[in-house]
Amino acid sequence: MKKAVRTDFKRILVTAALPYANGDLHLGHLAGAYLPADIYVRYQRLKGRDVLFLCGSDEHGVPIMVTADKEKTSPQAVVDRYHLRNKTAFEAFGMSFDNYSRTSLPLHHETSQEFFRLFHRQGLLREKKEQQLYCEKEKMFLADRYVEGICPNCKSDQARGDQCENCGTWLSQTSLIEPKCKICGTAPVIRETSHWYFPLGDFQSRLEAYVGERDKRDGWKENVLRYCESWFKEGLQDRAVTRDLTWGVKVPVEGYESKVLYVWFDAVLGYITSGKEWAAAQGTRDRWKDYWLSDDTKYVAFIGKDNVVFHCIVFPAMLMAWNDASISRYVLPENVPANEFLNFEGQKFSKSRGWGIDLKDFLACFPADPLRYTLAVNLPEYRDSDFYLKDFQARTNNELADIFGNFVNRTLAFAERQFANRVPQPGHLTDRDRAMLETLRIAPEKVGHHYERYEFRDGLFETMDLARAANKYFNDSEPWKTAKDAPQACATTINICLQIARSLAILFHPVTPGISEKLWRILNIEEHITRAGWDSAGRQHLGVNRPLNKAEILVKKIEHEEIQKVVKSLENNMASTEVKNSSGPTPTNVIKLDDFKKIDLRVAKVLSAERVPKSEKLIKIQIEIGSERRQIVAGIGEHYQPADLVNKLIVVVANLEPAKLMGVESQGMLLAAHGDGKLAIVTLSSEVESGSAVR
Ligand code: B3M
Ligand code: ZN
Repeated sequence: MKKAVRTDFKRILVTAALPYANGDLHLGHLAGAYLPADIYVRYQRLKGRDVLFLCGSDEHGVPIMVTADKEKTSPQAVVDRYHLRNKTAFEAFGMSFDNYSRTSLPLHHETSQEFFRLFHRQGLLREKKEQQLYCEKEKMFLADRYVEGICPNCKSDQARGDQCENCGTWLSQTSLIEPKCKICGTAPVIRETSHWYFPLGDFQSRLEAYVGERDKRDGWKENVLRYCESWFKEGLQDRAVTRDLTWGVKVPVEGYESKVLYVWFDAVLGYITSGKEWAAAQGTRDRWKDYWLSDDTKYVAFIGKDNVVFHCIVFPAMLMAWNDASISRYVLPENVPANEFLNFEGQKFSKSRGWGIDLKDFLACFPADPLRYTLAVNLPEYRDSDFYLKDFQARTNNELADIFGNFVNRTLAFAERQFANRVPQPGHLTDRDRAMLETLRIAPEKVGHHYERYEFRDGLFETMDLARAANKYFNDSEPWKTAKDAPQACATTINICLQIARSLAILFHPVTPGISEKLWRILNIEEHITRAGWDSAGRQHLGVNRPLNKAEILVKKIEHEEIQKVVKSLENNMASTEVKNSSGPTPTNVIKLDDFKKIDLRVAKVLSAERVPKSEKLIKIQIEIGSERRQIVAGIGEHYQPADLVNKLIVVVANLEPAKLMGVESQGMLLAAHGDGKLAIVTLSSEVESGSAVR
C-alpha cells in the first residue's frame, strides 16, 4: 500500500547532514544527502511553499584533531580550510542552501551549552565514573577515534574507540582487543574518569511511538524504519555526552573545564544554529523560531544511512527532553529520508586508497548539471548504487542532450526559421495535439507526486518521459513537411512544442537548474522561474507572438577524451596515495611472507555439488586437487545453485584442519569475496591444472 504524506503545514524546514570539515566532499556525499535535499527544496519552492534550507560544517570531533596533529597545525586551521572548500564546492554544484553555517561559531557553542545546561539543571543527565583508555606517552585520554583495536564482535582490526566501521557495532572502548593509541601507537592503560550521560534508554517507548506515528503520517523509507527497529530491538542505553578532549564545545559545568561535549551532541544542534545565523543575517533575529519552534512546520532531515541513529533516535530524544523542560517547543523531524551509499566504478569511495572523485575536481572538468542529472538517476534510494564515468557520459549525451536538449534545439530552430523567432499562433487542434496537451497537463502532478514522497529517481524518470513524449510528438507531427504544405499545422506544432519547452524548464529545474535557467532566458521570460510555479507547467503560458531570444545549444555533449582525462587523474591519485601509504608507518596488521606461505592455496576442480539437507546455506562439494579427491562444505547456498558450480575451477585452502558443518565433514575451505550481503566465489578464468599452487 502507498503511504500518505503530510500536507497540512505552513512551512517546510529542510536540513542536510553537516559534513565534517575534515576533507573534501566527494560524489558519494552528494548522492547520500545533498542532491536529494536540493531537489526536494527546489521543487517545494516551485510549489510556492515557504521553505528554509539549512546546512553547515561539522567542525568538532577527533578526526579533525588527528588531521591537525598530522599536519602540525591547529584544528581551527583545518576546519577553516575545509569549511571554505566545501562551501565553495557546494555552491558550484548548485546547492540552494539558505544558510551554510559552522559549528565552531561562538553562536553555536552557546546553543549547545544552552541545551546541556538545561538538561543538567533538570537533573536529566547522569554522572558516571568509568574506566577509559589513557595514553601515558601523549598524556591524554583516548576518546573515540584516538584509539584503534580489534573489534570484539567481528574481529576487524580497524575498529575504533566508539564504533567498528566494519560491522557497525557501537563499542565501549575498553572492550577493544589489543587497543593502540592512534597518535603514538603504544598500548594505553586504563584510568578512571567521569562523564555525563544522556538517559537515552528512558526515551525508548516515546521514540518508538514517535517513529511509528511519523511513519504513518509521512511514509518513512523502509531502510530507515529497519535501522530504527534494530536499535529499538537491541534496547537503547545511556550515552556519554562528554569527552576528555580539548577541541569542541566546553562542558558548562563546574569541574568539567577540561572536557568538551561529544561531537554528536553538538553537531545535530548545528542545524538550529544555522537557522539562528540565517535569521540574524536577514535582520530578523527571531525569524528562525517561525520554523524551529512551530507546530505548523514540516521538518525533513536528509542524511546518509550511517547517520540514521543520530537523527531518528538521539536528536529527537534531545528535542523531546528540551520540550519537556521548556516553554519553547522544537519541531521534531517529520521524516528522515536517508539514502544508502553510492559506489564509484563498482568500489567504495576511499580516501586512503585514493579511490573516487572529489566534487571540486569533478567540477573543474564538467559542469554541474550533467553530474546532478546522472547522480539523480542513480540515487541509492533503496540500495547501494554505482557511479560510472561511462554512464555519466552516456546519460549526458543520450538522455540530457539527445532527448531534452535535442527537442528544445529542434523546436527553437523551427521557431527561428519559420516564424521569425516568435511564438506562432496555433490553429485547429488535431487528436495528436490534444493528446500531447493532455500528457502535458498531468505531468506536474505526476512528477510532484514522487518528489513529495522522496522518490527522486521516479520523479526524474517521469520528467524525462515527458521530454521523450515531446520528441515523439515532434517527429510524428513532421513540421518539416507541414512547413511547406500546411503552415497552420506547422504553427500549431511549434506553438505546442514551445509551451512544452517552457514546462520542461520548470520540471527539470530541481535537478538541472542551470540548464533550466538557460532555457528560460532563451524563451525570454522575465518572471523568475521559481515564481512561475510548478503547476503552471501543465498549462500553455507563452503568449502568441512573444519574441524569443537567440537559441544556444542547451546541453553540451561529453567527448571520450574528456572522460579519459578524468580516468588519468584518477590513476595518478591512486598511484600517489599508494606511494604515500607505503612510506607511512607500518600498519599493525602486517604478516611476514613466511606466515603467508604457511597457507596452502590450490586450484581445485568441482566434480559435483549438492545441498546439505535442511540447510539453506550449506552446499557439499566434491572436488579434485590434482589426483586427490576431497569433500568441502561451503556456506554459499543463498548465492549459488549446486549445478552452477560443476566444472568450475576454484581456489581452496588445502591445509586447513578438517571441520564438521551440520554433521558433514569439510576438508578445506573455498575462497569467496564477501560484501554488502553479496558473495562471489573466486574462480579462475583460464584453464590451469587442478592442484596448481596459488600465490
Ligand atoms: N558530520 C557525519 C557525516 O558527515 C556528520 C553528520 C553530522 S549531521 C548533524 O557523515
Ligand atoms: Zn566489528
